[in-house]
Formats: sequence, structure tokens, C-alpha cells
Amino acid sequence: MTTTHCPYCALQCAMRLEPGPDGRLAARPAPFPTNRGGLCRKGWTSAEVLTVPDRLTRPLMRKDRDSDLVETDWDTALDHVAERLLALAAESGPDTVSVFGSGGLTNEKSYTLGKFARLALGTSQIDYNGRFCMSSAAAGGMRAFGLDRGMPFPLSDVGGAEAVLLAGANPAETMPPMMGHLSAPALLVVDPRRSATAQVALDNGGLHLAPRPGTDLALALGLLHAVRVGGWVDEEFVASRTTGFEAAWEHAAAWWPEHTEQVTGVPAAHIRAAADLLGAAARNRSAYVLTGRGTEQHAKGTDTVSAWINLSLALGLPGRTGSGYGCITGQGNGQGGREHGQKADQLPGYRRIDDPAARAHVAGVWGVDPDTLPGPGRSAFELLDALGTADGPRAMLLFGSNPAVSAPDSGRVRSRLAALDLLVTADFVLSETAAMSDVVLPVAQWAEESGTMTNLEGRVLRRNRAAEPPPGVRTDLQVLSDLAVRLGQPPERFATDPDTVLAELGRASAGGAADYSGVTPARLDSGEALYWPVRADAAPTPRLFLDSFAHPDGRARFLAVSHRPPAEATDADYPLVATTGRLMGHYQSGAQTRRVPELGRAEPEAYVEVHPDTAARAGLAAGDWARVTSRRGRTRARVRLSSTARLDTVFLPFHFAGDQAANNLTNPALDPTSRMPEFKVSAVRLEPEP
Ligand SMILES: Nc1nc2c(c(=O)[nH]1)N[C@H]1C(S)=C(S)[C@@H](COP(=O)(O)OP(=O)(O)OC[C@H]3O[C@@H](n4cnc5c(=O)[nH]c(N)nc54)[C@H](O)[C@@H]3O)O[C@H]1N2
Ligand SMILES: Nc1nc2c(c(=O)[nH]1)N[C@H]1C(S)=C(S)[C@@H](COP(=O)(O)OP(=O)(O)OC[C@H]3O[C@@H](n4cnc5c(=O)[nH]c(N)nc54)[C@H](O)[C@@H]3O)O[C@H]1N2
Ligand code: SF4
Ligand SMILES: [Mo]
Repeated sequence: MTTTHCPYCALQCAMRLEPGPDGRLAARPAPFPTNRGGLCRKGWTSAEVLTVPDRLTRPLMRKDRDSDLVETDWDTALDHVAERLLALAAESGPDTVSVFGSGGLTNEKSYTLGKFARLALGTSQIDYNGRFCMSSAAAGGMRAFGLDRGMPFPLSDVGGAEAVLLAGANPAETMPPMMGHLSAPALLVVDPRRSATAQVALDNGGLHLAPRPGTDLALALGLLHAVRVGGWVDEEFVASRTTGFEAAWEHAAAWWPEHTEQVTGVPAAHIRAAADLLGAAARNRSAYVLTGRGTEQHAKGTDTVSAWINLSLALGLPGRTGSGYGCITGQGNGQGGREHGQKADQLPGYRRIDDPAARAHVAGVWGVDPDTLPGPGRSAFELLDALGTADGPRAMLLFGSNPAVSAPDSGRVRSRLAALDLLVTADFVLSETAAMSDVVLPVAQWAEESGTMTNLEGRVLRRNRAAEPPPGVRTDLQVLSDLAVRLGQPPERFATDPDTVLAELGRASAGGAADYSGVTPARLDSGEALYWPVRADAAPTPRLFLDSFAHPDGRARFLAVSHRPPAEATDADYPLVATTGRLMGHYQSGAQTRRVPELGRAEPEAYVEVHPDTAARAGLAAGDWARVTSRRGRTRARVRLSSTARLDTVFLPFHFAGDQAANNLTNPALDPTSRMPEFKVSAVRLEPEP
């Protein structure tokens, strides 16, 4: 029996892995403060992915683009990859080779991937799927507080609150055990749909505010307005701990609840009621504002997050015990994955790659001259969109993501991936992206290796190895090391033992914002709650900002943000708004969960959630196949009627591939600061599938 944490989301529920009668591992819940002994359906079935029939155990390679992937041995595959990478770099320079990483990778892998890109490849062209996930919240938190740790407090703090506002998050489906912490008497859910979470709020006497997708910024300004008019602003806190209130207020001054109602569709009375519930709880220092992807995945996601933070600052919530603002990070290591250098503009310890002091420190740990480190590269979508173009990369190495399904405007992304000279994917199943690759490297899964993860609260945890990888399979760290050596790196520079990498990551992150220098195997094993920063000589930091915020003046900043419409408008040809998101039983691109029989049976195909009147107008009934078309592409989905849906909005989960992929529709318009695509608003039309 091994105690570890779930392979999927950022809640990182604790679980026990036990061999069943057939010798295969089964997952059972284990006590831990975030999940309190609960697991969702995906967690319960997670160990089944270890033995799926189409598990990859031998490298695959194709001769050329027109031939099939065939099994080969490791030396042939790795020699071929290294040879091609060296040849391409010699022809077109180091930036012709690119790397794509993931918030699902352990801290050790994220760190090694960034180091591998900068040293072994010498490329600036590395980014990762976290850009699609919480980058807007990270940018918003950084601007306001000077530091980005999604939740700067333990999740269990939220359990005692009188009021919690959840903007664009549906934890009842995306992190079910979290609902145990959301028992506040006033739960306020902002979601265009009557989501499972919104239903919980209504059942318990809370509120559901249902804005038109893409109008959250207006709603947050309207709430700030109602908070001020209601007399709920914490004047003392605003004066002593913040700057910029008046400039931010100028943008909110026009957002009377009635005006806000016209733009968002949320009744003015609900806006006032929400402001009063939040205000009364804030006065008792007992309220939280939490954001999720629904409010963040927009071309104005960063400003929208700033508007929610402005609201929390006006109420005096952040930087105090019992109240606060937090973003609900999504992927298993969504937090740690954004700290250790797999991001285009970043070095370990949440340092900036364009900061000379950061370069000098990290180069010192790596034993290289700082001048040899490349500068910042392209963000995720920009990188994917440049592949195979005249000045873009001609090769990509991909670890832990399936962008052929999960990237916005995925038809366009698939054609860019197909234009590469060399696509190499490390995975344990033949994902849709692996299937397009020239070389596929079979790697170990979470239960077959150890490594650390940083959960949604900024707590560093250890996943423990519970089984041997199948024969023939290597770990990601081994693959990176094997390749680095073939690219001319000294072997000792790319360790394959996770604890050795962790110790080096500790040195590289020391003195940075996300300081892990005190994270050791002994402290991890002791069960100590290691909220970062974790220094060797100090206690961890469960709650940040209690004394001061991380800007030089110690104050939090209001940002002067104004509302603007989504990147594309509806019109006569595309009259509806499509928004996208998740359902309980599938994870992300579905590469893992679509292979678990129980989960696949429960949700075998894409659906589109539609109001009955909207469906009828399109000539559709429940259970029909619908064609949903946007300005970029189309998808097929079964009609699911919902009488609580907005008439102007349809919803599609993005877990399905091919002609059922929601991302055939989505708009890659990017946020100017975070480079987050607008996954949550596309103009579409709905028709019967011919
Ligand atoms: N079952 C399951 N759980 C998961 C995942 C998974 O794939 N499956 N993925 C994990 C990851 S990586 C992440 S990032 C998290 C995401 O967790 P969430 O943020 O909870 O997930 P989403 O379903 O993307 O979006 C939440 C809600 O936003 C709503 N929404 C859509 N458009 C808008 C809008 O314009 N404004 C507002 N306010 N809301 C809007 C949707 O209707 C949806 O109910 O989940 C994690 N957990
Ligand atoms: N329309 C729409 N699109 C979205 C979103 C949305 O809300 N709407 N949400 C976005 C968000 S928040 C996210 S996080 C992305 C996620 O989307 P993806 O980045 O595609 O994430 P996954 O589906 O988890 O892909 C992980 C792949 O890596 C493999 N894998 C898992 N662990 C490891 C590992 O340790 N090593 C290696 N080598 N491989 C591994 C899995 O088998 C799988 O094939 O999708 C984004 N796309
Ligand atoms: S809520 Fe997240 S961490 Fe917990 S069992 Fe489900 S997928 Fe795993
Ligand atoms: Mo995510």
C-alpha cells in the first residue's frame, strides 16, 4: 500500500494505492485537508489508466509523413531525434527547435524541461499549456499583489466563511471534494449556466448570477459600484494597505446596477443583493472571492481578474485571516508548473528571464555563462501558430499536453503541427497529438515514479512511487537526460533521480518569489504542510500578505480597468454564443479518461447544452445530433436540453476529439497581458446535423 496523490487536478486529493486480487493497483481515498477523505469519479478510477490495453511500451517512429508509426527501440528513436534536432539547429539556428510543456508535470520535470530547452537546445522557444489555464489569474495576481500564488491561504480557511463568491468556477464538477469547503451560508455563483455548483448555491439559499458570457468585467464593476453605494467599502483598509482606488473607481462609477443589467443580463436587484451579502460578511472579515476559468479564459481575462480583485480590495478581504481573494488553479501542478521555468519568459523560482540578476543566479547553479541563456520566447498559442512558418520553429518536443484537441482553433493548430519537420511526443497513450507525431516516446505514469506537485493552495506535496513502470518504459526525466547527452551535454547536468533534481531546483529557486530551498524529502515525508515560500531555516507560509503585500511599498494595487466586449460579436449568421468547459467524468483533452471504460460509458460523446426554445428554433430536439459552426470550424454534438440555460448561449464540454471537438470552434484571440485565448466566447450557429 502506498499513500500518494491523484494524477489529475490541482486539488491533489490524497489516495492510497493498493493491489487488488488481480495484482492491479486500485485507488482509495485517504485523509487530507483539501479532500477530507473524498475522491471524485476520476480519482477513484485513476489507477485503471496504468493498465489500459493501448498503453505505450515501445517507442514509435515513422519514416516520413506518409508512412505509419511503427515500433522501434530506444536507441534508434533517441539517436534519430538528436540527429534531426542537431541538423535543424545547424541549418536554421537554435530557435528552430521548440518545446511544449504542461502544468501536469511534476516540479522536477517542469524545472528540467526549462533547463533542457535553455541549455541542451539553446532555444528561447518553450512554453506550456498553463498559458491556456490560469495565466490571466497569475497576471492579475501579480499586478495587484506583486506575487502570484493562486490561493494565498489554505482551502480549509474558506470553510468557515459567511460568504463566498465563485466567479466562473464549477467545483461541483471540476473538484467535487472542494464542495465540503463551500458550505458558506451565502454562496454566490457567477456562471452563465445553472451549473451543478450554481444549483448547490440556490438549494442553500445563495445566489446564482448568470451573465452573458464575456460580460464578467462589467458585472464586477457593477458589484464594486453597488458595494460603494451600499456603504460597504472598507475605507481604513483601502487607505492604509492599497493604492489606486480612486482611479479604479472612475471606471466603475458609471456601472449602476441598472446599466450593468443591460450589458450582463443579471437583474439589478441581484447585483444589489450580492453586494449586500458580501459587504455584510466582509464587515465580519469572513468573505472570499474565488475565480475559475469561466471568468478568466477571455481576451480580457487579466483585466477581468483585476476587476474581481478590485472588488475584494474595496471590501478589505485580501491580506487578512478569514477573508481573501484566490484563483482556483486547475491542473495537478498548475501552481508549481508556472514557477520553475517552462514558461517562455521565466527562470526557476518564478524569476524573469530578462532580469540580469535572475540570469546570473540561475546560470551559476547550472554552471554556465549567463550570456549563453536565451531570452524570452513566444507564448503557447503564438508558438503553436508559428510552427512550420517561415520564421517559426521546424521541430517541437512535447511533454504532457494534447494540443491537437485542447488548443483553441484546434483545426488551425493541427495544420501547424502537421507542417513541422519533426514532432516528438512523450506520452503513455497514443493521444491525438502523439498520433500525429514523427516519434512517440513511451513514458512512466504518476504511480510509477515519484516527484513533487504544488497544489492549488501553494502547498508542495510528494507523489510516491507505487509500482514499477512496465518494461521498456522510461521516465520523462530519463528521456530528457538521454536526449541531453546525445545533444552534447555532460550527463551529470541532467539528473534522472527526482530527489537530486529537487535539491537542485531548491538551489535554483532560492531567493526567488517561489522559494523551494527548504523542500526536502524528509520534510515532505513528515507530512509538514509546505506552503511556499519554503526556506531551509524557516517555517512554511500558509497565509501570504498578512503583514504586507509583495510590491516594494507593501501595498496592494487597484487596477483601473474598463469593460470591453468579447473579441467577436454575434450576428445574423452566428447568432449564439458558445461557451466551453468541463464535465465531471472526463479530464481535459480526454486522452486519459476516455480510455477508462466506466468514464467512457457514462459520457461517450460530445453534447451541446441548449435551452429548449433555442433548440426548437434550430429544428432540434433532445438527443438529436447538432452541427455547431463558428467562423473557424464546426463540430458535432448531441443536443441536451436545459430549461435553465440562457436563450443566447450554448455550452459544450471540450473533452472530445475529431469532429466532436469543441475547439474546432473556439477563438484564439489572446489577452494582451497573459496571452490567454478566449476559450469561453465564440459566435456560433446551431443546425441539425445533415
Ligand atoms: N472533471 C474535470 N475536472 C477538472 C478538469 C477537467 O478537465 N475535468 N480540469 C482541471 C483544470 S486544468 C481546470 S483549469 C479546472 C477548471 O475548473 P472550472 O473553472 O470550474 O471549469 P470550467 O468548466 O472550464 O469553467 C467553469 C464554469 O465557467 C462557466 N463559464 C463559461 N463562460 C463563462 C463566462 O463568460 N463567465 C463566467 N462567470 N463563467 C463562465 C462555465 O459554464 C463553467 O460552469 O478544472 C480542473 N478539474
Ligand atoms: N475549449 C476549451 N479548451 C480548453 C479549455 C477550456 O476550458 N475550453 N481549458 C484549457 C485548460 S484550463 C487546460 S489546463 C488545457 C489542458 O489540455 P491539455 O494540455 O491537452 O491537457 P491533457 O488533456 O491533460 O493532456 C495531457 C497529455 O499528456 C499526457 N500526460 C499526462 N501526464 C504526463 C506526464 O507526466 N508526462 C508526459 N510526458 N505526459 C503526460 C496525457 O496522457 C495526455 O495525453 O486545455 C485547455 N483547453
Ligand atoms: S477532485 Fe481532482 S484531485 Fe481529487 S480525485 Fe478528483 S481529479 Fe483527483
Ligand atoms: Mo486548466
